[in-house]
Amino acid sequence: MTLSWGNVGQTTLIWNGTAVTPPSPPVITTGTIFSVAENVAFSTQLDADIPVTFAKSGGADAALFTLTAAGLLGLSAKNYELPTDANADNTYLVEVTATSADLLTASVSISVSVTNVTEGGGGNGFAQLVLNAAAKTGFTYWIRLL
Ligand SMILES: [Ca+2]
Ligand SMILES: [Ca+2]
Repeated sequence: MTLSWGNVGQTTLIWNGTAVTPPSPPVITTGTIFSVAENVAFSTQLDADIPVTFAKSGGADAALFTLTAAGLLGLSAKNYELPTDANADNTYLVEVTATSADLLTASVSISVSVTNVTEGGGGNGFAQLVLNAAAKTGFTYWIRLL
């Protein structure tokens, strides 16, 4: 039995005189740039070209993300007006690493941008008055229309 590598620069593994294809590192096939509206939880399923196990491996906001070994990445709902990412720019960063059965790895940096939603009054300068029909009994409302 002989086991030998090819010449320097070759990647062919010779096993008992037969070329064997060495294992390839995984490739993460899902996107890395996401956005989500504020007040909405983010979730996405990561995937690779071969079976892998996912784990967080870095990123400024890694602690805020959840990630299962099967690649389900999550981020709880965020408030655009009160960002909690490391540099407070509403872009949350995490690095994930996929590890194959051959212990080969691939890493990607993922960003999730939280986008603003106009809240509280619609932004036309007038407060919205909502009358609750059940609660108004016994009261008289005077509304001056401008
Ligand atoms: Ca950020
Ligand atoms: Ca907002």
